[in-house]
Amino acid sequence: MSPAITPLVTAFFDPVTWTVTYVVRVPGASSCLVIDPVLDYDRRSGQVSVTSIDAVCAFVDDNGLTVEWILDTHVHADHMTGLAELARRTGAKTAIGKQVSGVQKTFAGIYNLPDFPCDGSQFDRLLEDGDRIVMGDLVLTALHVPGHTPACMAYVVGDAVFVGDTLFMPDFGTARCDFPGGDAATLYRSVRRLLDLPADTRMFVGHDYGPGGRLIAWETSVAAQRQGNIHVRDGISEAEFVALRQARDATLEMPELLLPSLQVNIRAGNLPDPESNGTSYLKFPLRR
Ligand SMILES: N[C@@H](CCC(=O)N[C@@H](CS)C(=O)NCC(=O)O)C(=O)O
Ligand SMILES: [Fe+2]
Repeated sequence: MSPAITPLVTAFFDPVTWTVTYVVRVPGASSCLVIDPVLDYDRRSGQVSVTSIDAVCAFVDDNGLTVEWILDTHVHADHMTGLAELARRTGAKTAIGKQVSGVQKTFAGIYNLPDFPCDGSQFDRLLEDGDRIVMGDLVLTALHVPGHTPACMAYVVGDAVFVGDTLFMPDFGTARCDFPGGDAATLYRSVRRLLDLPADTRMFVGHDYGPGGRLIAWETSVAAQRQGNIHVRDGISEAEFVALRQARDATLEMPELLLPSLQVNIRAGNLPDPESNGTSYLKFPLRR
């Protein structure tokens, strides 16, 4: 890791899915990376659009930057990933956690996609714990932080860590653990690893839901989380966390965009192949 570097972090908040996309670069460098871009989707009309990606691209262009890598922290279950679309527009390479293949197997089963290659080949690079991406002075170190999903990753760049859906802002707590392969005790252990980073590490979260009507926020620190996170502050044991996480998960509805998102996100953000009329279709398992 390279704690001496203080990367410049620019955040883009999507108010429809409460998702934060990050552009990360080192001062003075023209190359950058993008974490968790969003492909916009209107569930009423089926319209897929690129307003969120346009905003990232405008920022990149205005600042004379080149996107070299685009990373997802996990296979998102609440919005479509902009990975493929942003890669097409910038020529950047895409990466996600290596355990994505397990998530692909689960959802290829749920959507009945017998020919779907569940090997992560839709992404340019599959990252394992400790793997690095080096772009000049910018060194990204990948951490495998399962619990919300089995393939979740966090990315450390200098004094910053992008934690995806592990912890959220201190007053919101942590991510749900009731998706396939999710597990609260596993999340607790992943979170403790993140909280073992230096206390002044800047922590950037994957979503914010503005609890109690407070302004949307996405940056906190290891110290602030250890002191005040309502689910995992210092002193809360694994057993206590598991009990409160499971109690909350029992009250949560599935995310509104779960079924459209996952079948696109296991494809790295590519829509299903168009049918004979040129249109792509999504499919939904019906429960009885
Ligand atoms: N109402 C939101 C729910 C989003 C959601 O479930 N978010 C996940 C992250 S993908 C989560 O961990 N939420 C934590 C919680 O509600 O405790 C939606 O429909 O999209
Ligand atoms: Fe998530």
